[in-house]
Amino acid sequence: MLGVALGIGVLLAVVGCTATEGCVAPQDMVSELLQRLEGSVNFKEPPNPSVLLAMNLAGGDSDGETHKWLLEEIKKEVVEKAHKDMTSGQAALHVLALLSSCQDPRSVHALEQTLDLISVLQQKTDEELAKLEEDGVPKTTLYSMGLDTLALCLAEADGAQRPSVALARQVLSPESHLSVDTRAMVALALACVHNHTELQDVQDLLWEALWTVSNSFLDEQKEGKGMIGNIYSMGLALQVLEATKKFYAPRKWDCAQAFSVVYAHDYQQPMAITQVLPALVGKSYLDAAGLDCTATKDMSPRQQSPLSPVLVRQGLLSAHIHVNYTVTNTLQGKDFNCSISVKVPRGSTLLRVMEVAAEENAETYSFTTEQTSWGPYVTSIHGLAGSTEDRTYWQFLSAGKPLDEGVGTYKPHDGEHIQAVFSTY
Ligand code: B12
Ligand SMILES: *[C@@H]1O[C@H](CO)[C@@H](O)[C@H](O)[C@H]1NC(C)=O
Ligand SMILES: *[C@@H]1O[C@H](CO)[C@@H](O)[C@H](O)[C@H]1NC(C)=O
Ligand SMILES: *[C@@H]1O[C@H](CO)[C@@H](O)[C@H](O)[C@H]1NC(C)=O
Repeated sequence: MLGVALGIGVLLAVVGCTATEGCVAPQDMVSELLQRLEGSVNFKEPPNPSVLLAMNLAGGDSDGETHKWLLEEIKKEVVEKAHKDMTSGQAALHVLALLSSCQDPRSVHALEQTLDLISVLQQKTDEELAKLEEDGVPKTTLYSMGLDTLALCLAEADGAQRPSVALARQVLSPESHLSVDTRAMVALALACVHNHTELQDVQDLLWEALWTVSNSFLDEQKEGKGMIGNIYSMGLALQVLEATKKFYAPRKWDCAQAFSVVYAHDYQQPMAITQVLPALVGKSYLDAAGLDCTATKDMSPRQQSPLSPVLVRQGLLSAHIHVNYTVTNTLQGKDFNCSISVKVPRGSTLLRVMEVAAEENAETYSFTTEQTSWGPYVTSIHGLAGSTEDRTYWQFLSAGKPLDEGVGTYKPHDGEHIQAVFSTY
């Protein structure tokens, strides 16, 4: 009798802790972020599938104009571009967006055409896997292979198991130094496959990989006082820790500590919001296929209240700062290593610093960018371009440490030394 009572007591304590204590964000924060996300949708630009996915997971209003527009445009993108103009990872994100909108990715109708997005994704995933098995690196990235595997698994399609095994081996390999973001995306994929495979040896391998990733996150959180990776990897890391409890049990997760790090940051970039918002409502990308599409949603963003006021700039607008900017290449073609001191208004982005440098010395500092879901991505500097084939890119560092934001977001401070270094990944 006592045993039973104790057992129930313990059970209640466990359920009480995981379900409530600080592990779901306050409603106004969720509404605010949902509203920012919806407000970020630009009807003149291509639709972002990550935005639709996050809106669906966070229970946004699926009858809203923005939501309808996104879904229709995403279907058009799929029939027009999935075959030729999407990477495997982009195809996978479109599958997740469609699944979360209760659409069948096997038959996407738009523009009087029908396309089987799943078979397109299967083909692209096979190409990633073939390259990984041959050269030790995938066609794009392991992060994208995680997305691919997750999307195929959630769609209950064939072809998730082989990449999941390859990804698990990567995670467990002592040589691979995968970022938190990559390990997180891979873990979500493995958790899905683990639940769908019947092969015992596959299950065991995936279990080991999931145990490893989730415990490494818990360790990193402890060491970083809540932080796992950087502030922009927190979203995916929280999704993983929420979805993989059984793989690190009986170890407990101090979710309040991790959430407090996220609460302290004011996420503005739409992509950052798409990754953190599901976690804040206790969901993960693993829930994309299981949403109840008939339910009435009561969490639509507040309509009237404006966005929280931008920081007051207290007369600092007139002040200027100096930033030292260096561009270095020792990797390909002729070496160069050039520096310039640039004067810009305080609060300028790094992009602005680069523009001023290019105005002062076009030959050395001219650069090109490409618009991406995360903002402007620097494709070339000084005529030297990164390449997916060679796995090269322009990396940005401050005082030797990689920046955790892109040039369109990062705001250097006075006297800061920014380096752009041509690097490999
Ligand atoms: C893979 C990856 C890269 C690869 C991309 C190469 C490739 N061919 O795939 C490489 C290593 C080159 C890279 C570079 C950088 N990255 Co990166 N990257 C990622 C990662 C792990 C996955 C992105 C992805 O594949 N998504 C799935 C595909 C299907 O979607 P996609 O829209 O096609 O993805 C493209 C864009 O994401 C773009 N991209 C990747 N990183 C970045 C960063 C910025 C600022 C921009 C504008 C675009 C961009 O490349 C992807 C492939 O084409 C994310 C993690 C995350 N949580 O999202 C970080 C992430 C997006 N990167 C980040 C950062 C900071 C950078 C760098 C600025 C790092 C640095 N210090 O130099 C540089 C970009 C510098 C530049 N030249 O402008 C941050 C962005 C945070 C923010 N608030 O802006 C993230 C979130 C990681 C993190 N937690 O810090 N990245
Ligand atoms: C496992 O998969 C089944 C469907 O095969 C699903 O109903 C269940 O919710 C999944 N469980 C988890 C923990 O993902
Ligand atoms: C910045 O550049 C200026 C001029 O090029 C130089 O005098 C100064 O020492 C540099 N400072 C740093 C911190 O690199
Ligand atoms: C580039 O030049 C600076 C000094 O101007 C030097 O400290 C640095 O080591 C050089 N970097 C390379 C890669 O040569």
